[in-house]
Amino acid sequence: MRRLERRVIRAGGAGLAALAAALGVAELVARVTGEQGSPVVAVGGVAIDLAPAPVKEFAVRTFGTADKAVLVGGILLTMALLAAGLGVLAVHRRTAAVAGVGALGLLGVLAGVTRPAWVPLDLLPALAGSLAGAYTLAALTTLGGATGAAHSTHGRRQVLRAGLGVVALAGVGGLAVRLSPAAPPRRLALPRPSSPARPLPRGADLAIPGLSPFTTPGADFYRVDTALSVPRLDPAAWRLRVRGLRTLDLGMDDLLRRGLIERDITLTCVSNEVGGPYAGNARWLGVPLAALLREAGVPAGADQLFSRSADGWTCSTPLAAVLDGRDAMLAVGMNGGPLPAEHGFPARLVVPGLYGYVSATKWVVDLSVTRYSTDQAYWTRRGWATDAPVKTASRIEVPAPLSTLRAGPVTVAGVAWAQGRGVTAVEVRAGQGAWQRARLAPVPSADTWVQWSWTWQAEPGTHTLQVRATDGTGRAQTATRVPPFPDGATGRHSVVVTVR
Ligand SMILES: Nc1nc2c(c(=O)[nH]1)N[C@H]1C(S)=C(S)[C@@H](COP(=O)(O)O)O[C@H]1N2
Ligand SMILES: [Mo]
Repeated sequence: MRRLERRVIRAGGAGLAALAAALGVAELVARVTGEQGSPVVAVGGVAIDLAPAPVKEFAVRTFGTADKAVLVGGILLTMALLAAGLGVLAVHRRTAAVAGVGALGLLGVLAGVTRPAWVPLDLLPALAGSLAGAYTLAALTTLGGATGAAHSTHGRRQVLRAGLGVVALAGVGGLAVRLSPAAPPRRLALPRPSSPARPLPRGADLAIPGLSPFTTPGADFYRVDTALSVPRLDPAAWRLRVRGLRTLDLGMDDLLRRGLIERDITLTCVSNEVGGPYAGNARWLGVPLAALLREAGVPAGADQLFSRSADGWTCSTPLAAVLDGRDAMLAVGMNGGPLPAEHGFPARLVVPGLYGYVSATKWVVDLSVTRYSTDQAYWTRRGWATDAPVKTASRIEVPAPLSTLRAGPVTVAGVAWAQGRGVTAVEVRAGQGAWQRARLAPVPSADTWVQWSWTWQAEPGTHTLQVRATDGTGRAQTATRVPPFPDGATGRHSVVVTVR
């Protein structure tokens, strides 16, 4: 019984070793051929693309920005179980097990081929990986198994061992490459804006502990995208095609020679729940989008700007919104530096007033002035609204939910946004009491969020604090709760606190 257990464990271990070799070698090759050829990245990409909207929403809601780590973890765990099973199978059915490894490799290849930005070189990592995996499994079962061992001569075993050494080295190298921290973004020297941002009005940041700073640092800025591996583009090689009546083919130099504008703009994600974290405010530097499109020529009847990223993600933006005079830009800078890799380096779209999935293409490489009837974008095809203006929202950040406070004056504070329309009032109330006007911090424009605060005379007991904002058109936030799908959540944010 013990012997059997030990053999099963060893056989499973051989399967896991084969998997590690396969993944390691694949990563090593992908290092050269391009990260999108990594089988784990490709399989994860397929999973992301196939996930129906409610699953995507669930993942974002449950795991937040860690949704990708959870997905990769799930894929690796599934692979590990399969690999261990194949290892055990290999004890008596070596050919079948090796064929199983090949089948898994084929899945990796197939996953790669379905990626939108696929190139034939992307086949190599999965192919090399499955060869390494199959070899490792066959060699380990030959060396360790009771069946194979009897037939192998001393010389053959040595060759097998040497081969395993090479594969192990390559595998470890590849895994080390994968796990090592990403290279810092390539340098990009940005000119000064010809139209600088208005200086922040004094007091725009209330500096209340626990309150989001007015300007969100890049490192704290929420990240939402379908990219399992962050595209790392070389600004010197990067090109942007702008297709209108003509096609412009622009490099970074061409863009930076144009007059740049700099603006404070708040970005929000349609997946944000009431009170959720997917909003951030930054100072963006970029090329005005309208001028770029007019230079390419706007065809008669065009109604959408269709944009594509280096990893194949697509986005449609209402052309009217881009051309109506708002600060729509092709952004190359964020908060005084280049864009962080996670936020679209070297260039992305920023269009104030629209949710990110219809306005904020990161790693953008292609802009086409087209029609909605010709091209449908990534999330539009998955049922999300074609056009999605940002809904007025407000959230309470201070005090934290479920905190215990001392009776007396308590600072209640948060942010509110209604990009394009601006926030004209924020009201707060405790329980079913009367709505009280909060103090609004000054803002540079209607395109940023606004900080608000209110002093509450807290009395002992358990209280629900509630907030609502009114936008520049005079409309107060509705109390009606709707989920993010298909065009953004509504409802009022509230927090429960205890006062002693
Ligand atoms: N290439 C690419 N760009 C993208 C996305 C994406 O999945 N891929 N997601 C969009 C969505 S849904 C949002 S909300 C914003 C988020 O931008 P951020 O990650 O810089 O905050 O990016 C947009 N741009
Ligand atoms: Mo989003």
